[in-house]
Amino acid sequence: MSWRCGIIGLPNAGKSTIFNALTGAGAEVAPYPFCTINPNTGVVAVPDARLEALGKLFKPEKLTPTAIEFVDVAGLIAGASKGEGLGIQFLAHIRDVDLLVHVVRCFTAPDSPHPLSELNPVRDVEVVETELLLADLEILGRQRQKIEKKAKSGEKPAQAALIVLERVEAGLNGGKWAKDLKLSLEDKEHLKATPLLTLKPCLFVANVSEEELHGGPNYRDLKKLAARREVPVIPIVGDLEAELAELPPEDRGDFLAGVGLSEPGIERLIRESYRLLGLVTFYTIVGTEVRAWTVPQGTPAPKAAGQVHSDMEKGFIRAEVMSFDDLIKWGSPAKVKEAGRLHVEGRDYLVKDGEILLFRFQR
Ligand SMILES: Nc1nc2c(ncn2[C@@H]2O[C@H](COP(=O)(O)OP(=O)(O)OP(=O)(O)O)[C@@H](O)[C@H]2O)c(=O)[nH]1
Ligand SMILES: [Mg+2]
Repeated sequence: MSWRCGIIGLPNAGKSTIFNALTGAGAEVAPYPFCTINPNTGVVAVPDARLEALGKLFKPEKLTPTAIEFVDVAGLIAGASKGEGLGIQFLAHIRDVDLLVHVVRCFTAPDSPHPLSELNPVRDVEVVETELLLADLEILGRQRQKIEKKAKSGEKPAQAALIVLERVEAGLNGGKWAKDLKLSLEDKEHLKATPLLTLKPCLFVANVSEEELHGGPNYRDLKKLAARREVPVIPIVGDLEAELAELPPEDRGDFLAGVGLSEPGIERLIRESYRLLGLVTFYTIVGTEVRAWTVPQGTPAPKAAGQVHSDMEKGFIRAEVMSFDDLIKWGSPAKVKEAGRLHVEGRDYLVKDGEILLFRFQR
C-alpha cells in the first residue's frame, strides 16, 4: 500500500518545479499555464534519522527507507468545479490522493506570468480552496438528492446519513473544511459514498524567491493565513531546489550552504507530509537488510507483518518488539533481550512509531 500526496495550486505556481525538486524526475516545466495535463507521479524516500542510526549500528548491505508518492496534477483556476480549464480532469486526479500539498506562488518572474496578473498569495489560496469547496458541495448535493427520498420513506440509515450530509454542507457553505468539522468515525462512515476533497489533510508550500524567504511581504501574508487556519506552511525556493536535485548528492551540501540553508526544503516537506498522513514507521532487521515500513496509526501487529509478507500475516504467531532507544542504548537485539527490554506481543498489539519488530510466523 502506498500513500499519495497530490500537488495542487494555480497554473504557473511552480507545482511541476516542486515535483521535480522532490523526485528529480524531470517533469516538463514551462512558463505558460496548463503545461501539465496528465499527472506526473513519483515515489520519494522519506528522510529518516532513525534508519540512518540503525545503518551506522549494523552496517547492513541494504538500508531501505520507506516511501510516499507525489502526484503533480494540472493547475486549477476559478470555475474548475464547473469544468473550466482542466477542471474535470484535475478534480478526478486528486479525488484519490491522501493529502493535498497546495503550492502557493510567492515569487515574481516576468517571463512566467501569474495567471491572475499580480502576485497575491492569500487571494490565490482563496481561489483554489473555493473550487475545492464547490466541488465537494456538488457531490454532496447529488448524494443528498439520492437519499432524501429514502430518508422520507423512513429508512433509518438514510436518515442518519442525511443529517451528516446537511451538517457538512452547512459547514462548507460557511467556508469550513469538512476535516475541521470534528466529524466522528461514524459520521465519516456516512460520507463513504462522497469522497470529499476537504476531508483530506492539507499543507501549504510557499514557493518563494530567496528575497521573499527572508522577510518578504508575500510569504509573511501566507504565513499569517496559515497560522489562522492551523495549516502547516513550508517555504521552498522552487527553482533553486529543482537545480539542487540535478546535482550529484556530494555537491548538494556546498550548494545549500552557499544560499544559507541547512537542509533542503523538500526534506521538510516530505517529513511534514508523512506526519500529516498519520503514519507510523517500524523497522525490521532481517539478514543483511535493515528496512523501514509504513502503516497507519493503530495498525495491529499481524497487519503490519502483512506489509512485509502476506504469509507473515496469515501465519502470524507473535511479534518480538524493541524500542529504537533501547536498541541504540544496548547495541544489539541479543543485549536488549538480556536486559529484559524485549517484549513479546500477540495479535491485538498495536504497532507504535519507531519500534523494531521481529515477526514469528508459521509457514
Ligand atoms: N523565479 C522563479 N521561477 C519559478 C519558480 N518556480 C517555478 N518557476 C517558473 O514558473 C514557471 C511555471 O512553473 P511550473 O513548475 O511549470 O508551474 P506549474 O504550477 O506546474 O504550472 P502548470 O502545470 O501550468 O499548472 C516556469 O517558468 C518556472 O521556471 C521559483 O521558485 N522562482
Ligand atoms: Mg505543471
